[in-house]
Amino acid sequence: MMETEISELETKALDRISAAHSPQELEAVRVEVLGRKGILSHISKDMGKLAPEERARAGKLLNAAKQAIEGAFERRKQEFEKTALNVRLDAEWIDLTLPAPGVRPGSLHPITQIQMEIEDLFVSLGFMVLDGPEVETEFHNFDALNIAPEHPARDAQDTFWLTDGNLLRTHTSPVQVRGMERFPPPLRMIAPGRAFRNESVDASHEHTFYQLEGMMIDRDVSVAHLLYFMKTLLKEIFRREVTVRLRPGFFPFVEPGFELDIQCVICGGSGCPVCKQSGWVELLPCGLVNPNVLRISGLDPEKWNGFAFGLGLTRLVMMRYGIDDIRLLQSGDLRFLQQF
Ligand code: 2NL
Repeated sequence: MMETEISELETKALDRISAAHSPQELEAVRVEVLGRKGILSHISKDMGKLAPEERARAGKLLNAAKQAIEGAFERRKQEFEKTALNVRLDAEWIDLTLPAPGVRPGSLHPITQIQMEIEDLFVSLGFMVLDGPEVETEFHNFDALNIAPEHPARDAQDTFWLTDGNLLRTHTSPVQVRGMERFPPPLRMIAPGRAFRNESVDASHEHTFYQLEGMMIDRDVSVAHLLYFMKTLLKEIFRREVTVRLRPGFFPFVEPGFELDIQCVICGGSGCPVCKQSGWVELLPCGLVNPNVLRISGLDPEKWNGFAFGLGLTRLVMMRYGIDDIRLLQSGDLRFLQQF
């Protein structure tokens, strides 16, 4: 009688365990069947009423049933845990190769960085930082700079001419012409910004490049003043004393005009690939402002004179960081830009 009861109970319990839809349902079955006040424990108590011989048989059967039910319960429980884990793994899956969410810190373009450094230096030396239009008149870009009407620089191969007779400025010099027109001397100013030339683009030529020109107009300005300011500038850029030399250079807007070279900062002057074994690197053109240029802008060359220089920021950045292809700078490629 009791044996039938036990085996029926076992079958029923195993069915319920495998039919359980949730861990909660499974737990309810466990409490009801295996719990302290559950069916098994109830039967166990009833066995006391049986005859000893029958009790031993029923006891064995009950134990076997209990073990079978417990085993089935554990297996079903593990199935639920495994399913729950898989659901979580699916839901919480992340791709560690994706960029992290949120705002990522940016940085200033290396040309902007060097421009700001040089601006700070010249402001500390009493210079104004001037801006001007990128679309210029022929007068401000060429005539006012003593560049002859037939000068090859005006040619369409070098200059982007617009259909209305204006042009994209080929240097930032016109900003300084506008400065001389607008502000009375004495005058100290720098003009950083973009300039444009009609170049075939390759590793060392861009149609758009960054320049910083500077000019000081005062009484009795000499090449000694020019050299002092250029050495101060180079000390700031290279963060050390540099040896310079001047070679004659011709530019219509300066007289005398110079090419300023620095002793190679890579090899110290003994010769290397950067300076092409010469020990010197050509850095910037400069000179004393041509009296014609002063006169065209309304200054009396008998009273005033000055120095001027031009600095290619693009080239400077390439030198500072050893960049061998100018096109990288305007590429907008974050892998390149994030290095600065
Ligand atoms: C260059 C140009 C130089 C100047 C630019 C200048 C401007 C005025 C008067 C006289 Cl308004 N000079 N600028 C002077 C010497 C050299 O270089 O293309 N540099 C990379």
